[in-house]
Amino acid sequence: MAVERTLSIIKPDATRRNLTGKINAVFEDNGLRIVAQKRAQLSPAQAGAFYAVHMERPFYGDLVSFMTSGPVVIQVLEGENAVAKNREVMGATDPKKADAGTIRAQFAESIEANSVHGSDSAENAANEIRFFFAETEILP
Ligand code: RTP
Ligand code: MG
Repeated sequence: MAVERTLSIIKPDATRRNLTGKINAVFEDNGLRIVAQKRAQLSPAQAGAFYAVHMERPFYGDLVSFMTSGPVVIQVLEGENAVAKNREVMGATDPKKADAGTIRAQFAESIEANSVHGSDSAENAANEIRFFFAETEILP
C-alpha cells in the first residue's frame, strides 16, 4: 500500500458544535496524519466551484448555502491508503446508513449537515488539495 494524501473538510455543522478536536482524534487514531490545516470561511463562489460536480443535483443550492453558513476546517490527511481509509472512517453520506463508530454515525446531524467531506478518488484528492493549498503549506 502506498502513502497517499486526501483532502478533508470539517463542515460548518461540526465547527459550530466545537467538534474539530474530536474529529481530528478519529483521524489520528486511524493512522491519518494531519499534514496541513486551516480554518476558513468559504465564499459562495468557492463552495460552488468546489462542489461543481453536483451543479445539476437538486441539493446543490442548499449544499452551497450550508457550506458557507459558518467556518470550515480544511485539511490534508496523509497515510497508507488515505483516500479509502478516510472514506471508511467518515462513514456513509447519510448518517442513518453510516456504520457505528464512524464520524458521521457519531456526529452528523443529517444527510446534508454530515460533519465531514473527504475526497472520493486519488485523482480528485490531488485536484481538491491544489484547490485549497500551496505545496509549501503541506508539511509531512
Ligand atoms: P462529500 O463529497 O461531502 O465528502 O460527501 P459524499 O461524497 O459522501 O457525498 P456526495 O454525494 O459527494 O454529496 C456531497 C454532499 O452533498 C450533501 N448532500 N445532500 N440533501 C441530499 O440529498 C444530499 N445529498 C448529498 C452532503 O453534505 C454530501 O456530503
Ligand atoms: Mg463527494
